[in-house]
Amino acid sequence: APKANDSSFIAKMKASGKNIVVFYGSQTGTAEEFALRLVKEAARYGMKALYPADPEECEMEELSKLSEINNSLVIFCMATYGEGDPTDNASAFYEWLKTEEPDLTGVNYAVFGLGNKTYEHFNSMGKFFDKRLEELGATRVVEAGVGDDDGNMEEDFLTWKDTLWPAVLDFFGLEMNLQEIS
Ligand code: FMN
Repeated sequence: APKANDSSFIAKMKASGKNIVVFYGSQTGTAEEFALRLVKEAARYGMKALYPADPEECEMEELSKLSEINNSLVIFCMATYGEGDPTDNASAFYEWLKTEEPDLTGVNYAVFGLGNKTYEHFNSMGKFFDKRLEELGATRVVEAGVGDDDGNMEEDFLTWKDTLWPAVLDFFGLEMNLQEIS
């Protein structure tokens, strides 16, 4: 059984010196894979990201505490299902964020939404999180990405990623100093 404090992502970030956390709302793994790639890539830019985090296994009420960590960022990779619904693993977090009013001042965020434009509620989860976080006082570091797997999801992700890292470095006043990885 997990330890009592296993769900505290803030404690884990502080203990391991991480400044980025990447959450995913995923049903068939695409958003989770993107989250993993972002975690790995953060290292290339000299930043440290906590492994991809499942909102269902984390105390999402801790989100506001990100402001306690210097140069911190939360990234959300969120897929949409059904009638514009969240994935199963993101539904409790979605309900909480929709109904509660946490003060997210000082929380810096970026959102990549995954969807398919043949559905009526195209990318509504990505759009919801991007809008709601701002409403609650959080700071958008880069324009939200809109992935469409009716077109080319991979290309949408790559295009967004190319805007993400320069925006993050610029936001934190860090130098673009790409680490070579073999
Ligand atoms: N995309 C949308 O934009 N809106 C939808 O309402 C929507 N409903 C879906 C329902 C089903 C049954 C499936 C299979 C896909 C749906 N999609 C919808 C597309 C998914 O969001 C997209 O395929 C996404 O990449 C899935 O991410 P995941 O692999 O992380 O679960």
